Amino acid sequence: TPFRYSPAPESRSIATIADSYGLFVDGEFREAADGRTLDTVNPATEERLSSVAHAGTADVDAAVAAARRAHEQVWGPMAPAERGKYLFRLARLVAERARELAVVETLDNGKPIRETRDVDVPLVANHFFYHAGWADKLEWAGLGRDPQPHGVVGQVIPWNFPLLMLAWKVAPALATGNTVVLKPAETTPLSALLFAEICQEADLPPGVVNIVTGAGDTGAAVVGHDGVDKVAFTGSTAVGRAIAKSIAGTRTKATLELGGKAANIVYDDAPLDSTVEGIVDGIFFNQGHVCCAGSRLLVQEAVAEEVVDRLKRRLASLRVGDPMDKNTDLGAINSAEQLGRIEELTAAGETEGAERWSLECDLPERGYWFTPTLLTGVQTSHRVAREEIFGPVLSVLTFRTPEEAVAKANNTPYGLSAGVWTDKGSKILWTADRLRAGVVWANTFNKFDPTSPFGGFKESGYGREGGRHGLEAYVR
Ligand code: TXE
Repeated sequence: TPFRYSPAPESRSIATIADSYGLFVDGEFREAADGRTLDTVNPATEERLSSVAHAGTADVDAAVAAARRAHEQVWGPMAPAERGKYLFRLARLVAERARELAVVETLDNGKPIRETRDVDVPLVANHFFYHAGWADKLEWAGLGRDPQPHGVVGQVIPWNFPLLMLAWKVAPALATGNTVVLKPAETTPLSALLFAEICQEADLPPGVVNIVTGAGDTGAAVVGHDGVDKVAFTGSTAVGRAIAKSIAGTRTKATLELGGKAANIVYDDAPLDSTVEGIVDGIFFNQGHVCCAGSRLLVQEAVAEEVVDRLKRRLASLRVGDPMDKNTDLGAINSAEQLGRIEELTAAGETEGAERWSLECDLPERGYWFTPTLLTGVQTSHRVAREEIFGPVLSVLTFRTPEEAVAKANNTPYGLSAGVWTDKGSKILWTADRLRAGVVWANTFNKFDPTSPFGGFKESGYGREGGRHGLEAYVR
């Protein structure tokens, strides 16, 4: 694994999940005003883990009011260096509670413990540490002498990296002096609620972070609230489009991080051992529930057969199953709905003429499962070459010349990320210059770092998260 991390020695290892959780508003947990709840299940067993409050408009009103008060009375006037100290404290507490957070995330999401432990949670801590350092140095981020926060920020996040997407949203918002109302995804609310406990433990002033759990209606109430100054959304392109329409003509600003259909381009001079590992990481990491996943392999004809053979051999060694087992490579699909989408689109690929290869292995009796799958003989017009599958399915296309590779790579409505594999530095630069993608990885894939801006072109959205550029979205 390219991600290495040792949890803090004092890391607490026992995760307890309460039978029910309230909303986190104004520093306290409370039930929804109308008493509604929703259940969250473990996708690897289909067992209920807990129930969480389902926030309605009255709850969102209360959360926005608390965020406004906190912004005007405490967080806005606070010296930036003080804000930075709170962010350092949040980062420390995330690191201290790393094991607990990893276990809860794995149970709620279905992703392997190896990934939550080695990737998700360390990246979350890093994100807070990084932004803690910016809090009193914004002037040096090239944002002008005294950049002003927007005020109250409404944030809606998806289920594929529940805690990491929270960190990507909350850390820059707080570092720049905004307060937050955040809505986690309905299938993965638990790590956000643990984070709410961490905010209490850090003595973060009440109202600076508010967590309103719920479904799409709650998200719509947050982004449509007239007390929200800025919206940050990560999720489907369809919902992103609806959000952009709903706030058009209002004072609310937005950044949108939406879907992707990344091309992973393999030239015939690529070092094949590391390339095959990179292709596997690119699409099968997190069961392929990754917006920047390398879901389209574009491989140069001369090596196409060999690459596909090597891929099949490598995939045969992957372990699919219990996400809590430290040896598991692929865990469960996050929900029955998502499993249905993956099955439908993969079947469409076969109908359109692609040849399907799927890993065959024993799977648990219950839970939502889909084994690593290759679709070969895919054409650019096929749905599986254009639509986001958001699952462990790799569409394989071939090309002859670099020009053809670039043309095919850019031939989708998306533009989030891409990969290039070659032995020649000049080819990397030539290709990256021509790709319409927010991120281009060279001889690697799915590498994330808080210092690097991340975000899309075209229908993958607008705005950047991470790095100096990510701060821009949170100031005027
Ligand atoms: O996304 P939604 P879903 C893609 C991926 C996946 C598909 C559907 O292709 O198969 O989207 O996933 C909240 N106003 N991505 O249905 O609905 C919702 O409650 C405001 C890619 O889960 O977009 C959740 O918190 N908010 C993506 C969040 O939006 C609304 C990650 C995302 O859910 C809302 C996830 C509304 N009208 C899915 N309706 C990525 N970019 O990584 C729903 N929500």
